[in-house]
Amino acid sequence: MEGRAIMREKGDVMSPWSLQVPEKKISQHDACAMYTLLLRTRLFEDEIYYICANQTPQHPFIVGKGYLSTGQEAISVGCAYALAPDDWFAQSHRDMAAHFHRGLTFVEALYQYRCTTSSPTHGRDGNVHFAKEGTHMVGFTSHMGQNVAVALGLAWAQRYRKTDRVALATFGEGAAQQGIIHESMNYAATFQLPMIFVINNNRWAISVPVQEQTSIEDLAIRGAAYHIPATVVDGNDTVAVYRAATAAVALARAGRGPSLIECKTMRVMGHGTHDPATYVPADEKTAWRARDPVVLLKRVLCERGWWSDERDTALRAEIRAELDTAVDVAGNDPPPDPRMAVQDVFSTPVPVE
Ligand SMILES: Cc1ncc(C[n+]2csc(CCOP(=O)(O)OP(=O)(O)O)c2C)c(N)n1
Repeated sequence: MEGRAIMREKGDVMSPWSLQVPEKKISQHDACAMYTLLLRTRLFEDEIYYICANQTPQHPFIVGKGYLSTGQEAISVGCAYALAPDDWFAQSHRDMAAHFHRGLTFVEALYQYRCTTSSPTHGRDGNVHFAKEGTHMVGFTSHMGQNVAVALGLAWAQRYRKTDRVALATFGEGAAQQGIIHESMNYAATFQLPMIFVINNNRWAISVPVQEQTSIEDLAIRGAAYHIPATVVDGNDTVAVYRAATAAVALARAGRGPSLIECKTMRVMGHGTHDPATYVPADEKTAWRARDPVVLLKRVLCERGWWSDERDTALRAEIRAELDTAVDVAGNDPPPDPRMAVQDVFSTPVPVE
């Protein structure tokens, strides 16, 4: 497989606590659907980047910054496809693909970025700090790692209610250094909760490289300390992520407890659209850009005769048209009435003048 020069062989340090990932065949339908989601996410976030780079501070279209998953979308796509619609997905700030998979439209995502009345947070919060009600996505809060504890609670709830649903949480390698992640792994393993921990190791936590965050190379070895089956996967390979997540979901659903998946990837853009990431060595960016998950999956599909350049051009045009319409529609949504600020905040509503 491509990229081995910058990837270690998976599973070599975890035995006997390796997550067993069967070579599950993937159908043409599923592979093409995953590619479509990958491309939709890429083009949507390219649009966010474009808007942020070109808007004026006096009349911004988007409030604040964009936080993009560009180059690491495969993790969100693979995980989203491995779950049933009513399994819980506690997302990181780079999981727009999972939101789209669970039914968020481009228009709604733009409302959220614009903080307007019709957004999932009704304008109270912006960018990726949200979840659309009814989608079994956990509302994202800014505190790194907290989503994992929420997912743990949801996994516990499934045990308590005797359902076969599972909870999956994604988080960065920076977040992985937080105590709450270790406590969550320990608790999930002790009580064999139906929980999947997914580290999106994109090598940088803002400007801090992974080698200045931890002394270990594969974060997945931490699974062994808690008796959690773990594996390392190529986070730019959508199908590899999907297969590993599918294996972990199957264990959790069968009552066999939590798993840990470390997805090796790279944050090829800045931390946010405001950040040119000049602190990242140019050759590191170049090496990972050459392993673009969109290009990699398209190549696999074309090799199998499931995809073509013509289909690709047509899909891109279709998504582009949908985006143009979404930008127009979202541009007409009004900002929230300031009196709405305290609605849905307190259990006993506060009267507003
Ligand atoms: C508890 C906490 N500390 C610090 C921050 C500020 N902060 C926001 S994102 C971020 C980097 C997170 O890195 P990582 O978890 O690797 O995710 P990535 O942004 O690389 O996807 C930091 C330090 C925060 N939001 N929460």
